[in-house]
Amino acid sequence: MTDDIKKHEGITRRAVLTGPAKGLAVAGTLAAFGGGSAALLASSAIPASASANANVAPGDLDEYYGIWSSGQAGEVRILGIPSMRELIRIPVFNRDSATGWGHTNESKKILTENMLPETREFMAKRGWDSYDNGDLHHPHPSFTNGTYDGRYIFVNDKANTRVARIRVDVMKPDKIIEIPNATDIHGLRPQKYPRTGYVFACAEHRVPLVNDGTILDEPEKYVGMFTAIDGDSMEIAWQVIVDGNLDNVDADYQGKYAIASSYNSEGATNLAGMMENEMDHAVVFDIARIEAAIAAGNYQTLKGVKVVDGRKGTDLTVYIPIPNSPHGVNSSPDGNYVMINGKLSPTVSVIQYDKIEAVFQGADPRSCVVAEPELGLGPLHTAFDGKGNGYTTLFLDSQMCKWNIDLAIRKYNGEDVDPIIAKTDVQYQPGHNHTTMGETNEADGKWLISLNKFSKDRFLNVGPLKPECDQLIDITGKVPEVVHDGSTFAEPHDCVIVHRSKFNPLHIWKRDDPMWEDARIQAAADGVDLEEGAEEPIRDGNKVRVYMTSQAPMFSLEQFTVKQGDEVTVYVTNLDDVEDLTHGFTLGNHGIAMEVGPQATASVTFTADRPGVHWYYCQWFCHALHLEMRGRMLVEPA
Ligand code: K7E
Ligand code: CUA
Repeated sequence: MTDDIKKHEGITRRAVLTGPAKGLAVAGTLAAFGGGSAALLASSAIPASASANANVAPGDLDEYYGIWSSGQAGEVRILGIPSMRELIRIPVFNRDSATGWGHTNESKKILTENMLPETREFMAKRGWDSYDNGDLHHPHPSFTNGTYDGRYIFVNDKANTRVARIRVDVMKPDKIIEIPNATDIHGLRPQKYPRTGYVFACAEHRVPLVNDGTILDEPEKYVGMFTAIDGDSMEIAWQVIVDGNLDNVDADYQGKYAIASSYNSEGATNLAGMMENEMDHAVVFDIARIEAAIAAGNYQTLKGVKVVDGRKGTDLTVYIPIPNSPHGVNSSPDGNYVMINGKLSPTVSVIQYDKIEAVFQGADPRSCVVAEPELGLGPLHTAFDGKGNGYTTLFLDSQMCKWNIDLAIRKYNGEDVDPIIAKTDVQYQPGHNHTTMGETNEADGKWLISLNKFSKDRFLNVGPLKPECDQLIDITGKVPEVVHDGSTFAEPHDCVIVHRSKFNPLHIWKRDDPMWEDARIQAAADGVDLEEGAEEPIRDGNKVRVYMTSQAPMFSLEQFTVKQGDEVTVYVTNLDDVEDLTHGFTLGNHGIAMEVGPQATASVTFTADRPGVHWYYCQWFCHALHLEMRGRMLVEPA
């Protein structure tokens, strides 16, 4: 395996790190494909001064929840930090065989109820319920007064233009909405102050404003779109038409602005065209000015949404010139600055929030830029330790650059100082990074995660498709130190790290949970108590409803009989109220499986079109007699 890599790339970074003499000899080779070899050797030679303990003994609990996205896998994963143990997965835009997400009536309702009419039509023509893929990049919890409040986690779907909300109390989604007048939601951040409030979402791709085929190959008529969602109702509050392609976004700590990176100021549709201009932009959205424009009636209504014009030259936005195709947008925890990461430029542009109002009043747009340190190749995202330092991922250099914000400002003002404190090698090609509580005003500077896009030689070879490599970095000392490699499946773009005191999930479900409101209503109409079940199926034409309960190790119904062609709904209520006593309901050869957590009700609807005997069984291990927890569905031939 190592030989393979050597053959393909000449030399690995691991070889350099494990053999100093050999490393020096090959430094030149390395520079040819990685860059920054001198700094690399220097930083790896410095002994670790940090001493935070990443070891979490069996039975001990982690100090932090890590909320991981999963990119094209479409789910969210919760990790324990610093152990890096994966604790649970939360299916959102994907389908899940263990929990029945996408199959149960409860999850289907969440996946479909806020679909746009044209998407519903598209699904109906294909006999689909909803999309079964998603591209989930950015998970961000809700805020109150600049820190996490433990209510929700908001996430985007770039693939199918959606935003979802996950309830922290049960760690399941409760709303999934499709964003109209926009294409491919990528950047997503909640309002930090006074609370969430708005959830800001960027459309990555430009399309005609009414994308119905009237305008096709006329890119000059395409627009970008910025969306503010009401995080409480999950309705669209307003949208803003913009120039260029929006990428990432962040909110300030004052409740005044949202700011998004914007590339392709050229308005091109291909790579060469998009990279032509030296400068692109950071677009600042003034929330109060936008709300006032809407209150004054200065908007158009498109697909039921109030849309204002925020293109260059309007008074709702300012466009701050930023070198070449900026990417990540990160506000510092002191609330003073926002970093725009250069991507194709080796710089990070530091914008001072309280200099933005002057730009709205006509000052030079660049006057709010107070530093622009050159950090290395491919800066994508910046994280913070709450002690005045930034940590920027250098994608091309495969490094994490620790730098001091004040020194960067002083250097920009002409002083002869170097803002770079250390460069730490990461393996390999980092995208996002994140520090403990780092996107809140309670950043504590303990741990940093580097989410690396490639793992190459870091793990046992598992074939051509490799895991990614999420590295845990101790940042308590002067020089950040990699202390753990964590393998992950496709593709955690982003994560946030939340102190465990901020989240307080339930241990078992509450019986009055809104998740199965429809089941409650139907049971009441049928005169059935969900906690008792019904001894016989309830027939209503060819619709048949089967109510059963589960209590380890039995279902209340050992069998039930339906007719071929019946549309059957099975409701299972788990009467067990013991922590971790989850049951399941899998119906053989019908593609049906669902999780039924302690005190929960879950339901699934299917057509019984296979005459004969079909066993259902519990697929979540619940008892010594778990294997015996089963029953029969008898389907009489038509
Ligand atoms: Cu940088 Cu989608 Cu947040 Cu990936 S984005 S890295
Ligand atoms: Cu109930 Cu396994």
